This record gives sequence, C-alpha cells and structure tokens, in this order.
Amino acid sequence: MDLYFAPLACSMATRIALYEAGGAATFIQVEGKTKRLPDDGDFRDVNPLGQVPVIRTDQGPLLTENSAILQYVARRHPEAKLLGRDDELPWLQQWVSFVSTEVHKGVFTPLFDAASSEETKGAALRRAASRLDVLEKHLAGREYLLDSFTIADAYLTTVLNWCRAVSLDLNRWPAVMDYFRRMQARPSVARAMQEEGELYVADQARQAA
Ligand SMILES: N[C@@H](CCC(=O)N[C@@H](CS)C(=O)NCC(=O)O)C(=O)O
Repeated sequence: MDLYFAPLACSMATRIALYEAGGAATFIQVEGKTKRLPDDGDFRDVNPLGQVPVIRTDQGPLLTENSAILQYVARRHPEAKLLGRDDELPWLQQWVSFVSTEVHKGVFTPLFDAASSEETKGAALRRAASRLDVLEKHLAGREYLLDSFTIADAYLTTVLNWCRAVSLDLNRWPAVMDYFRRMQARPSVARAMQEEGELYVADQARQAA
C-alpha cells in the first residue's frame, strides 16, 4: 500500500493509524506547493484535486478521502481495534464525520486558505469555539472519543495540532487540551509528529530557498 502524504497535513492521521496497528506502507511525500512527487511526477495525475491523503491499495485502485482511508486501514488491521467495538460503530462514524466536516473543513480549511478574507477567518474562529465546546463537553472525564483509541482520535489529534499554526489557544478548553497532551504522549502519535515535523521543516526550507 502506498500513502501519498504531506507533512503534518490530515494524511498524518493515516500514519498514526498505521503505527498504532504496526502496519506497513510506502510513504510518498507530495511537495506542498508544486505538488511534485519524489520521482518528479505530478501528484495531480494521481488526484486531480491535489489533495492528500490518497492511498494506492495493494490491488491497484486508488482511494481518496481521509474518512474512507482511515476506515480502510482500520479494517486491514482488525487486531488493532481501531474502529472500537461493533456497538460503537455509529458513534465512530459520527466522530470521524464531525472531525472531517465540522472541524477540519469547517474551521481549519478557511483559516489556512490564503484567499480567505478577514471576515471569513473571523467566522471560522467563531465556528471553532462552538465545535471545541462540543468536544470539551464530550471529553471531560473521558480518555478517548470512544471507549478506546480509534481512528477518530488519530484524526482529531492531527487536526488539533493545527491550532498552534492559527493561534487558536486550546487552553480555553481544558479537557480538550488535556486530551491533546495525552494523545501526543502516545507512542504512535509522538513518532508520527516527530517524523512529520522534521519533514515539514525541511519542506518549508526548500520552498523558501
Ligand atoms: N476531502 C478531502 C480533503 C483533504 C484535504 O483537505 N487535504 C489537504 C491537507 S489537510 C490538502 O491536501 N490540501 C492541499 C490543497 O488543497 O492543495 C479528505 O477528506 O480527505
């Protein structure tokens, strides 16, 4: 399986899931601005939208969309229980969708978009507060989004990591902050963040050169 990724992007959730499960993949880095691939190919030939993550399955077909990719990886490694218990599945899907649509796309995509107006960014920050309020209430007294670590935690942790890039102070949401600290201390997350952090710095340096 190949995973097309960009350092610290939402594709990091799949790396975390793979590390949790002890699963193997060939990681193919997409150059942030140019969309160049290590073999000098153009990533837009893989995904016309130029967005990561994409996986090429061992059977050949490509799979896009973080939510689908995370579920694919979890099903490939059932022993890691990354989907939680069977009776939790609707809530697993609820939280993966919440992170994807309400937080990733609803909050961070407009905040990261260089074309967003100040008004748009302000609206995204207001939206952030209500979404973080929901998480604060849910995570108070809980270790994970469900009863054990799942792909929803891999995705949420990846997305919360962007708060520092947009000056969103998580200390206003202490249960979310505690959760994020706990997740960062998890070996799979710590390893993914360390590795992708170094790749991110190198990518930025290349772009600035
Ligand atoms: N709908 C896609 C969106 C993925 C996405 O937003 N990827 C971002 C990184 S977090 C990206 O590749 N952005 C680069 C771009 O849009 O050019 C999914 O859920 O997987």
